[in-house]
Amino acid sequence: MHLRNLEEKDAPFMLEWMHDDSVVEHLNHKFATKTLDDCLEFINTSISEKNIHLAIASDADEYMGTVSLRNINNDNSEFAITVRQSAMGKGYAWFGMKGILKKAFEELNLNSVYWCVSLANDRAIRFYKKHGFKEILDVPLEFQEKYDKRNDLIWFSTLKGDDIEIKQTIAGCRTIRIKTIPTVNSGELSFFESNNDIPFDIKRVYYITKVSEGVRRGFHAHKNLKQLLFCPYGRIQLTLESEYGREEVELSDPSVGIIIEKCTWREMVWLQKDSVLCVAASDYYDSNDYIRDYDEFRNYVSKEK
Ligand code: T46
Repeated sequence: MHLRNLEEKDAPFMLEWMHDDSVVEHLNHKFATKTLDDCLEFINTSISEKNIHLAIASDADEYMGTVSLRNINNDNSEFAITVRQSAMGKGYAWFGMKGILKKAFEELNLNSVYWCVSLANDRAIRFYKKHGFKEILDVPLEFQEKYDKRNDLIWFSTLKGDDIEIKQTIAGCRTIRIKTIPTVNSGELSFFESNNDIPFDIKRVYYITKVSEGVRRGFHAHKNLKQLLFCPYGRIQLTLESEYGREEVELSDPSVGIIIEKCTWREMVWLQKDSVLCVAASDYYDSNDYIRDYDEFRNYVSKEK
């Protein structure tokens, strides 16, 4: 997938989501009456001093959605995104968001980016919270003034320097940056060391390969095993549940790892065929360390508290 300028060939796909209730039902702007000509006009005026609208495109260069910076000034800008129904849950939205925020902070040198969504838009709120964005309460009036139904909105923002790539913890499990060295024109090299970078001695390493898209694995917890999980290739959704709650995270960056130190239920979904899950573990394989029954896990965790 990639970000590029909007092109006229994108207009029919743009019109498709504008007339798709499941996409537009919670959007502030009303799109139902938009025509192909409206889309073409939008595309032809998509880059200006105040606004930048880019296409999130598939590897085959098909338009999957629009990501925008609006009302750009010297200091801040508003962020917006819409993706087609067929692009949802496939990583296009997060890819587009990361790309345009990088542009906002690194190219335009802005200090903050803010945005809001309808309180009824559960899917969008889950998406932003999953990626670690926090609700802001002290929203400047100049931002709010553009919206009619101000009480129905939830606001988010991100500042220059925020590490938007990773949340600090997922269900109480620490996320870490794995040291990664870019090597000019020859990729990157990542590494970690027992005790220096991760809090245990590594006795075993295993990895899961050749998995089809959509396959689910895991559905168990470990009583004592400590692990570092990371995905050096592809995209895997990881759901973790512990005494700190249940949260999901997408593993897709080879330089991000999750450390599981306490008894934590895990479920994995392969979002992309042939994605690789690697695990560095603190002990040798022991089938008695597994809890494979969910109720037993809940019991075990409540007794541990
Ligand atoms: C975990 C997640 C992330 C072994 O014989 N030795 C080993 O070191 C491992 C890891 C597995 N196995 C056997 C046990 C099963 O017969 O391999 C088979 C598949 O294991 P499982 O069904 O547990 O695979 P996943 O993907 O559900 O879970 C694995 C790890 O087992 C687990 O520790 O945390 O990956």
